[in-house]
Amino acid sequence: MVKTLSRKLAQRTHDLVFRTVHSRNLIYNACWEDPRIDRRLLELDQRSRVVVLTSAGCNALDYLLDRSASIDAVDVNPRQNALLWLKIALIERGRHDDLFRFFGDGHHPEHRRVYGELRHRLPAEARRFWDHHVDYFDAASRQGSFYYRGTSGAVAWLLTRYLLQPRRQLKPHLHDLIQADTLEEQRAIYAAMEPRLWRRVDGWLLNQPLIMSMLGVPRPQIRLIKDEYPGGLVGYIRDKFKHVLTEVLIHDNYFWRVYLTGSYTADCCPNYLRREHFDTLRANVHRIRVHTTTVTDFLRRRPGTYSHYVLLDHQDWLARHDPMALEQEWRLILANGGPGARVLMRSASHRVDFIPEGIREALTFRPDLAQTLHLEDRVGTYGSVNLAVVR
Ligand SMILES: C[S@+](CC[C@H](N)C(=O)[O-])C[C@H]1O[C@@H](n2cnc3c(N)ncnc32)[C@H](O)[C@@H]1O
Repeated sequence: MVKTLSRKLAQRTHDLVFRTVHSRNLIYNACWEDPRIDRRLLELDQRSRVVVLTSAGCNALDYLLDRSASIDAVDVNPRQNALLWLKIALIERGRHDDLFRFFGDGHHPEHRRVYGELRHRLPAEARRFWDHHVDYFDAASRQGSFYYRGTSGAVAWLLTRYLLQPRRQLKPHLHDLIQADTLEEQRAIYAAMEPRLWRRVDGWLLNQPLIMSMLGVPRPQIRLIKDEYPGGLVGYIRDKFKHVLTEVLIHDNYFWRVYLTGSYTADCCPNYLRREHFDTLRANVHRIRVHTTTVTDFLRRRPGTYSHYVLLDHQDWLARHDPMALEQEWRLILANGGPGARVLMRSASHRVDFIPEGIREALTFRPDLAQTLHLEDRVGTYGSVNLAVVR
């Protein structure tokens, strides 16, 4: 009885911490889902009408490279949309070097001046955020990079400082690792660093609700992993970390590089930052529309026939907390989808078992396509990538 009560109290506290963190902060400073996989699964073209959760906006911009007819980026957190707006404004302004300094280097020596020049391009909601936070791009700040800002960036900053303490002697290994050209080299380096990587206190750290909330991982997702994965949360993180560092080539793995080093390079960065894509992005960026609301509310207000839905992993969040909201969202996706519409979602679980009854029958899942590509995913921290096609 006492045990059950204290578990319930711990759960409530965790949910409260998560809600508080998410209602006040920018959480994600970079999308942590691999658009190279997405684009192969989505098969976008000039007729595509995409609905995607914004997160940090990197992937909405990536999908523009297929010249999709429209991209509706939707997020309940206005700070996430403010981030996408800033990227759009920098692209519209037409200076690739400034875009790359802000979002490639993670800082700009004249961030205030550039911001002053493009501020008028932003909607009021985005201005309200950046007027107070443009110093995220100040190289002279303690963090020195935008990629150590926002709550997930703050955790990345703390964890990298912690891992790179001189007594751990990990720094030279990590340096060699991000320079490695082959999987053989990566495996040898990883084997040398593994004993120094995981200590007892690390497990304790990773189990802290505040750390997980700041990383944007809600309790339902943690529960899913704890219930399903033999080694629990810490085992899951260790195994995923090992997989991505030893089985996926690191030299273009910009997802991990940015948190280890605080910046991207010209050769190891998201597509939206590559010089060769800049003109295409600039010519097509008007096709992105940004909405601060839930997916359900967006579909109610802007009904239409959308051909692609990229739901990231947010249905893990709804599945345990709010199954009714999950069902409503699916009903609207079907009503605004039409035969052949593709729905892409990731999950912490190895299988998606949360699709409501009456909805699953309207979908054909394509594990044949998704499972092979999942193994090449450069993020490597999800249990599964899932593609469903509306019948
Ligand atoms: C679920 S995704 C997780 C992050 C993602 N895996 C990534 O790496 O980019 C997070 C984004 O979805 C947003 N979000 C969660 N539920 C939502 C909903 N029902 N409608 C719109 N946005 C939602 C959050 O505000 C957050 O910015």
